[in-house]
Amino acid sequence: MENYELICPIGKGNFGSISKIRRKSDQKILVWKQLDYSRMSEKEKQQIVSEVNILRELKHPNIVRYYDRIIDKKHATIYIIMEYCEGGDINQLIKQCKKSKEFISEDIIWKIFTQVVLALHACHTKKEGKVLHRDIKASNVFLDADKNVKLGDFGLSKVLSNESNFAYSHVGTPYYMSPEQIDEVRYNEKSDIWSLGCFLYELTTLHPPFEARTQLSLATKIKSGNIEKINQRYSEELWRVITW
Ligand code: GGY
Repeated sequence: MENYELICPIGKGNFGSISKIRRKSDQKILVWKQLDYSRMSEKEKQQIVSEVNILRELKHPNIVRYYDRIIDKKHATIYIIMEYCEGGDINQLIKQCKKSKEFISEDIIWKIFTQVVLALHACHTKKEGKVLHRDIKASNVFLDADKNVKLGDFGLSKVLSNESNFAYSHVGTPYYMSPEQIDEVRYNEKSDIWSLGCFLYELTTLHPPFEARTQLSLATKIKSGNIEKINQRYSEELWRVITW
């Protein structure tokens, strides 16, 4: 920890906070995710170990780059050090567009989409075992200073061993949850692709494809698969990819 200098807090996650930091050796700007594990169950702690192990193996230009982790036993805190994404997350971008009543231009949508596809492809084709992200959503996609797209938050991700092709546990963002997750059946990489489609839809309409007040009516809508057509400013190709 003495190798880093705290610059300022950026935001809060489920268990801790994110801060901008400076690495003293070369002045490089990074961030750390600070997680207080004192009140976590064994299962939650195991999930963090798993997140760190997955992140350190994923070296891809479109995945938030992991640098290091520090365990401060005295304060029951773990720091996960990663690259700084100056542009923030895509959910913020969507909110800004909504507020100013602007659409995201189609070429930007394709740029974001293709880079998330590259990130997911890297996860899904990993030799040592496929990595399923399981929480693809606008707030987990970040932009660096050069507007490169970076997939982040592998807190819910899972590695499939080479023998098994499916994960059974049921997690994810309700809005982007796939029909097979609703039925609590096997989760595979196609469920990430479903979420990716929902994300692509949200980039065009600035709202999720399926919305409801209760989980049950959300589930019914998702299973119907019916979605409202996107604005005609966008191409047929974009619509075709969403409906795939
Ligand atoms: C919990 C946190 C997500 C959002 C939070 F940062 F707001 F708390 O997790 C991650 C954060 C990052 C990450 C975020 C950022 C941000 C930059 C800005 C822009 N303003 C400061 C102008 C807003 S957020 C920068 N670099 C980052 N690495 C990445 C991954 C995660 C994650 N959960 O894995």
